[in-house]
Amino acid sequence: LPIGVFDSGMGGLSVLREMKKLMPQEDYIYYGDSKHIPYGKKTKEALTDICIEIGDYLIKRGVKAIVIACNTATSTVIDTFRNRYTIPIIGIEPALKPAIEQYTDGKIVVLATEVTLKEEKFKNLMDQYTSQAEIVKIPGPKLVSIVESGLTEGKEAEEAIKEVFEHMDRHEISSIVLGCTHYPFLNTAIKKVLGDNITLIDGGFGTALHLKDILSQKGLLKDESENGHIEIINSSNDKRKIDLSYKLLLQDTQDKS
Ligand code: DGN
Repeated sequence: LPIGVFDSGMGGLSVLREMKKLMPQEDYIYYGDSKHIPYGKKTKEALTDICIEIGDYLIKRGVKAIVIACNTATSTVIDTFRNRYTIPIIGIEPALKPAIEQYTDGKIVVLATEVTLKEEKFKNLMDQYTSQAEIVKIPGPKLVSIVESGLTEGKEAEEAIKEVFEHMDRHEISSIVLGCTHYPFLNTAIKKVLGDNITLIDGGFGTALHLKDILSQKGLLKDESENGHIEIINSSNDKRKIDLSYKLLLQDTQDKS
């Protein structure tokens, strides 16, 4: 049985590529909801309705687990999903814990959508760590549209990144937590703007590892000798989204820190 993965658009592909690296034998159905992007600006009610529709669709397709590859949707609907469906539901949240573990001095920047930064779930996470480091929250909505249009490297991306960080001194930033699954596709551009030695941390690998653990505990992992298949669906009418999605999925992960 396949694993269902979804996001507000193509961002969740940064999580899928980690899953594919860790469990290449698995089959995946990736649902990119580019029609409803940005999730980061929706009300809780609207977002819940949209996500349930996707969840029900994936269940109909017979998935054995659902990965909510979107920080915004995770913070809003993960409890609803766990009540509604009996299969494992895995979410993603800003990787603040690894940032704290590596922390020495300066500021930790959490870059995410407004919804993620405002939700109870993130507040609780922040509360655990505020005494250990100076944490600065910055919303980066424009960066999401940059990735959606496939302009992950070059002038547009760099200008948008400069704008996000214009009120910060580069030298006081110790690390950046990429709390939106679209952002890891901008790693190269971020380093170009802020310098090569900036530490960028995202939760993609952690989520993939967590999924693997759960599937293995439940005896749901496919045999490693088998071949995996990936199906990409996108809710947008723009047919280029599918090609772009495969391109992003294959984008080299060398640029990861
Ligand atoms: N990729 C989504 C996230 O991780 O929060 C959000 C993108 C958006 O809808 N703005």
